[in-house]
Amino acid sequence: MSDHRYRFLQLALTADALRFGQFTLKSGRLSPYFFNAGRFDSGARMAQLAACYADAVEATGLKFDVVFGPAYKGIPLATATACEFAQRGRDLPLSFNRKEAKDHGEGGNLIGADMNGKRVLIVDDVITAGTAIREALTIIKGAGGTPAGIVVALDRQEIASETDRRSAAQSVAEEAGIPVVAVATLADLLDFASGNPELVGYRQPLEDYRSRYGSRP
Ligand code: OMP
Repeated sequence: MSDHRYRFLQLALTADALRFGQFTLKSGRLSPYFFNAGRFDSGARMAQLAACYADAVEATGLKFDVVFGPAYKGIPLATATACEFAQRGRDLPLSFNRKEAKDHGEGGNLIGADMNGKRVLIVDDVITAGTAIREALTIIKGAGGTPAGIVVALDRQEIASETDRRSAAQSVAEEAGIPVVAVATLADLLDFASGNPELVGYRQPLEDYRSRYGSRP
């Protein structure tokens, strides 16, 4: 497992961002695990997470001009990742949206750098059925930007629907013609759980869940 994957999973466990039990997802699925990016709730944790995102993106060689964070959880993630790129010598424009349109002051739904005519990298927390990512793609296109790639901390590698055995990440990538990069995937989590005595007991429920909702490899 590459270094950033391992660092991310270890960090997520330490921060309690990765939990095991019974969780109802946005899709209505009942999951034996949940990733809560809101637990990266200190400057140091966020900085370490951002380094994992930046490593994952740099490993792909993806070209982009702007970093975009979809409201709400994508906003601090994209901001921290842009700060990390700046630390590495690449100061990139940063943009994000608000969910409620503002009808006074500067107005509108978009904040930060102009995306018009730019190649945009979306930074978000997790992809399950792909709904949140598809919304972000629509926002970017509406602002005249060109989506260049998506990076999430965790790709749960789940089917988007019963009729399409591709993962949501695969179908979004194919439809939009851009890469969906994950710092780590469910497969990485299963590997990680095998080597961690505290997590070994969670492997079977994770495997069962993958048999029910997992995409084809
Ligand atoms: P999709 O829109 O179905 O891809 O689900 C992604 C969203 O679900 C995330 O942006 C979160 O709001 C939420 N989520 C998590 O935060 N962590 C998980 O482990 C799973 C989900 C989820 O509900 O699927």
